[in-house]
Amino acid sequence: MKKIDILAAPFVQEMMNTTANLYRLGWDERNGGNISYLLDEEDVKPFLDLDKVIREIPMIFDASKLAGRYFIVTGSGKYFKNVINAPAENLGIVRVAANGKSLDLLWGLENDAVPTSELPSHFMSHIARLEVDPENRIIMHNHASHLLAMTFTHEMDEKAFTRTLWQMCTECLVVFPEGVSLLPWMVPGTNEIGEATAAKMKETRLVMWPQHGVYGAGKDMDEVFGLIETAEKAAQVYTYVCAQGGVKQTISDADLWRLADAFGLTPREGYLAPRA
Ligand code: 2HA
Ligand code: ZN
Repeated sequence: MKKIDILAAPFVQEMMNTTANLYRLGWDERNGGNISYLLDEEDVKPFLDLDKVIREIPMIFDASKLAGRYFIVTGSGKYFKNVINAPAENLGIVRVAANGKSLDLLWGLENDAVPTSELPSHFMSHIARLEVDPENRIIMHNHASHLLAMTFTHEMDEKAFTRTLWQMCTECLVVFPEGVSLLPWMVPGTNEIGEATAAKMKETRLVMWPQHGVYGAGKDMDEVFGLIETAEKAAQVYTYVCAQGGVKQTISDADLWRLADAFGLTPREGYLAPRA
């Protein structure tokens, strides 16, 4: 059967538009940032011959829990700025091989490109998120500016960091009631940072890499983008608040409880003072 042009695929369009948007926001300078998006075979089938493997790409970790799964990913060393004008050079569609040790390239990554250098963190995070949320499809990493800056100025304690963000915008508790996780500084691109990120991803969809950037997870592009955008907005407000001389009043824990009740959600246990 004749295949439809892959550039018309909604998931390719989403990757093109989202990378352009992230670049516009200044969170993905040079080759900063990466996205991986889990696809169903049915999503890909109308566009690609699934028996036509362009090349095999080895991996340095075991992804057998994702065997047979399809992903669209950003390429290693590729600039988000360039994706929209050259998607086939900067994006790739891959399938994890049965043994979990290599990828079948089905489209893109032209000129011998390979998937993002952060593939261990992405795939390990997908595995972790799928265990707690079978609907999770996207892992996104970027260098959101104000969140990144906060890892220099704010106490690096998960509860304290989360509470500050919750207090900066009323929306935050509603959008990420489970809070934000923090890693120690680690070398990017390694299995070690992948394992540490994935361990945190079991509890929170946001994980900060200090002096580097943020990881987010979600069911779809709007959810993961909205999640990072909301935390980043709170970090931006925090920056202004500090620049204006610091906090004189904020949202009380009693009010955060009222908010949680109104939206029927459970704030991360122990992060708010017990109800009065
Ligand atoms: O892909 O952002 O963390 C470039 C990076 C590495
Ligand atoms: Zn990065």
